[in-house]
Amino acid sequence: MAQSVPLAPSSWQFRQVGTTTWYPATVPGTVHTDLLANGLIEDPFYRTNERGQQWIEQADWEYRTQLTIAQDMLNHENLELYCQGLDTYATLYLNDSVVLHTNNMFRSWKANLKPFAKAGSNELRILFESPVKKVMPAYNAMGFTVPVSDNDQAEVKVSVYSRKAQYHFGWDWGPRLVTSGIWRPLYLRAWSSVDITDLFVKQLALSPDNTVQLEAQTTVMATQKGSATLRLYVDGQSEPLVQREVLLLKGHNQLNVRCQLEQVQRWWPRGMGSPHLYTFRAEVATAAGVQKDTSIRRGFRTIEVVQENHASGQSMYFRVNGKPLFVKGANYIPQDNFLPRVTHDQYRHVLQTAVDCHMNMIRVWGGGIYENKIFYDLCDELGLLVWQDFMFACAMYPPWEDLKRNIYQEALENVRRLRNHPSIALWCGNNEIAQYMNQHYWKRTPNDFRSPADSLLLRHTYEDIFHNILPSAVKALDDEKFYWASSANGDNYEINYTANQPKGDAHYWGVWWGKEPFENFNRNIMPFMSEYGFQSFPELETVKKYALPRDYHIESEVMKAHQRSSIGNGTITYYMKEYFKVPNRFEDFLYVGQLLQAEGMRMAVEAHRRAMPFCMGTLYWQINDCWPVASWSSMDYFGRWKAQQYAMRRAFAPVLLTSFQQGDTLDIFMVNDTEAELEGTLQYRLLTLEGKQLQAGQLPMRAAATGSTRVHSLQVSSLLGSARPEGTVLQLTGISTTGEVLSTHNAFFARPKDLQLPRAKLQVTIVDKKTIEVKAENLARFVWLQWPDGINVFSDNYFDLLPGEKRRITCKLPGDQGLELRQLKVTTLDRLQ
Ligand code: BMA
Repeated sequence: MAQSVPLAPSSWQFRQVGTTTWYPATVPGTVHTDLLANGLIEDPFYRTNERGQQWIEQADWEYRTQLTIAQDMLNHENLELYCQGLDTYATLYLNDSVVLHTNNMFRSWKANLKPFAKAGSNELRILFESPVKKVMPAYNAMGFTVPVSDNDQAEVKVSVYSRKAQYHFGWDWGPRLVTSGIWRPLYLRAWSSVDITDLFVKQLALSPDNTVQLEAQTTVMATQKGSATLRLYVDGQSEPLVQREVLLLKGHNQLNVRCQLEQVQRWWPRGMGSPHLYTFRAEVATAAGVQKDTSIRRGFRTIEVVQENHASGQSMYFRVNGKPLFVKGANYIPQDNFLPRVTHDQYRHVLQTAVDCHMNMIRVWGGGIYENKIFYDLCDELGLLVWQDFMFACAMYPPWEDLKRNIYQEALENVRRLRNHPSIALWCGNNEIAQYMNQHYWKRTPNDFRSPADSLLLRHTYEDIFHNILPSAVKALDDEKFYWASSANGDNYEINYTANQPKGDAHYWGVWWGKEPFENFNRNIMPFMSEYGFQSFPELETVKKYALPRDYHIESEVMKAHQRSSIGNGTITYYMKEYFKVPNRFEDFLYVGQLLQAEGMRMAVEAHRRAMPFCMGTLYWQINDCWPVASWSSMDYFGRWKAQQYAMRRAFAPVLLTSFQQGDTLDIFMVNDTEAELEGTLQYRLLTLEGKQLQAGQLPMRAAATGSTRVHSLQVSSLLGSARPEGTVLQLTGISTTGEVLSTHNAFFARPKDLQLPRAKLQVTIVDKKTIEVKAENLARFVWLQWPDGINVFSDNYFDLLPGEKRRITCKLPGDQGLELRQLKVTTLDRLQ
C-alpha cells in the first residue's frame, strides 16, 4: 500500500544563484563539499583556506535533479517527498511550483507532490538562501542584539537567529564554515488507503520479576474511514503479540494497544550487563491490503535520576534497573563540519572507542546536532547511555514567537524520533546557558539594551524555551525521561564548588580557563561532573595533513588557524612549564603536550572516581574533533587516539588502584565499579628509577562493591626515608585472594619535570609478525610507539614501564603486513629531558 523510493545521490546538479553553470552535486551533501568535489574551492581544512571561503555563507545556492516518477507511483492517492534534513532556508519547487518552505535544519519535512507531479520526468529544484543574510532584516528590526558567546566567530553574530547547528558559525575548537545543503536523505513516498507513520513502544511499568507492561502507540494516516486490523509482532515471531480490530478515521489516527511481556531480558548499560534489544513491528490490514513496514527496536530498563537531600547537599546520580551507576564518559561533538560525509565506520569508531575505554555514557552536546539514527542504534547495541542536549549552547535566544513555535516543533519531532532508543537517559535543555546568563549576560551594561525591558524579555524567553517549551515536548511524547534544564545546573543558576550544599551537575573549568593546577580537580567536585578538559595538539602525522613543514611552529599562522581557543597556546605552554620540561623541537612539543593533557585528565577522572558516592558521574570534554585542530579532544579528527585516550582507558577501568598525596600522607584508594566486594592484598615496592628496591611490603586490602574505598594511608617521609622524591617510584599492585592482579598503579612523588629520569634503555624485540616486546632497563615514562602514518596500530601506547619491566604489545597492521623494527619509532620522556 506504500512505496518508498530514495532519491538517487548522483543525479543532482548545483550552482550559485546568479551564475549560469550547473555542476554535479552529491546528495546528501553540502555546498562546501560539492564546491570541493568540482575543484571550485580547495580543501577548507587545509592551512588557512577557511579564511578565503567565507563568501560561501553570503551566497544563495540552488540544487536540481530530474525525478522520474513512474505511473504506478502516481496512481497512489498520496505522493509525498520526505526530506530528513535541509540546511536551512530552503524553498522546494517541483516543475516550477513551490511545494515547500523550510526554516529549521533539525526538523524533517514533507511536501505533497500530488498536485504537481507528472508521470515521467519532473524537475525538483531546491533553493537555499544564505543563512546569514536571511535573518538580517529581523536582526536589524529588533533594536538590540542578543548576547552570543565569542564562539560565533563573526563580528555580526547571527548564529542564534537560525535553527541551524551552532558550531557551523565557529567554536573554540572549530572553523567557521556556515554551509547549506540537503544534509540528510530525501525520498519519495507514495501510498493509498493507510500509511503507518510512527510506532512507539511505551514502557508503562517494568516489575522486579521482569514483566513489562507496554503500550504500543501506532500512528496511522488513512485516506478514508474504515475498519482495519492492527497487529503487533515481537522479534520476528509469526504470531502477533496483540491483534485488534480498529476503526480508522480519515486523516491522523493514533492507535494505542496495551500488552505485556513476561520474563524479559533487561537492557543494561556497559559494565552492568548486556544491552538486550527487542524488535517490534506494527502492521495494519485493511480491505486494500497489509501495510507492514514499520519496525523499531526497544530495550527495557528503568532509569531514574536521583536527587536526594542529605546533610551535605543534594545528590545527582543515575539509578539503572534499580542500581546506582557511576557514570563514566565523555562529551561528543559532531564529527565533521560537513556532516553528510561522516561514515558509519566513523560512528562506530568513536563509539567503540568509548566502549573500549570503559565508558557507559556519551553526552551529545547542544552546539551540534540531534544525531543520526546510526549513532543511537550503536549506543543501544553497545550499552552506552546518552545524555542528550537539545541544540542550544552558550548564548541567549531571540524573543520571537515564530522561533518559539519552530523550536516546539523541533523538540516534538526529535523526541518522537528518538524515544524508542533505550540508550537515551536524559534530555537536557541546553549547554551552559544558565551559567552563561549568570556569569556574562547579567554583567552586560544597561547600555547594551534599549531598556531593562529588553533584558527581561530575553530572560523570559529563556524561561519559556527551557522551562516550558522543551520540557512540555518531553512530557507530551516521552514522559518517562528526565528533563534537566541546562548543563551545568546547580542551584538557581549558580555553580558554587565551595557551597555548603552542593547540588546538580558542574562544568569545572578552573583548570584551563582559570589556570588552576591539575591538583585542584581534587577540590572542585560536584555530584555530577559533566565537563572539564584540557587541550593538546594532534600528533605530527595529523598536523601534516593540514600544514607544511614551514608551518611547524605553534605560533605560525597555519597552526594558529587550527587553534581556536583565545588562550590556547599560552595556556598549554603555561601548564607545560608547570609539569614538564618544555622541549624545543615542534614534534616533541606536540608529544609532551599530549602527555600533559593525559596527565591532567587522568588526575581529574581519578579524583572524581575517588569521590564516589558523593560524585557519581564524570564526563570529560571532549572525545572527538570536527576537523584537524588543537583542542580538548582525546582522539583527533582522523580517529587517532591521543595519549589521553589511552590514559582514559586506564583511568576508567572497572577496578582502579589510585593514590592521592596530601602533605605527608599518601592515601591509596581502590575504586570498584563491580557489584562484588574485593578482598586481597595490596603489595607495594618502592624503587629507584634505576630499579633498586628500597622498600617492599604487603597489606591486607578490602574494597567495597560499587564504591571507592581508602584501603591504606602511608606516611611519605617514613616511606621514602633518605631516598629522593625525584628519584623514586612506588609500585602498587592489588591482588585478589585467588592471586589475580586486580589493578596496578605507579605513584610518583615529583612532577614529571622534576623526575631525575635516567636513560630508559629500551629494548624492542619482534615476537612475531604482529607482536613486539618492549623492555626497559630503567624507568621508561610515556613510551610512545609510532608506525609510519599508522592509526591506533598498537594495543597500548604512551605507557610507563618500571625498571626491568617488559610488555608485549600487539599491532594492527593491514592484512599480512608484518612489523619491521626499522620502521618503528619509539619515544620516551627521558630522551627529551
Ligand atoms: C565548554 C563547552 C564548549 C567549549 C568547551 C571548551 O564550555 O560547552 O562550549 O568548547 O567548554 O571551552
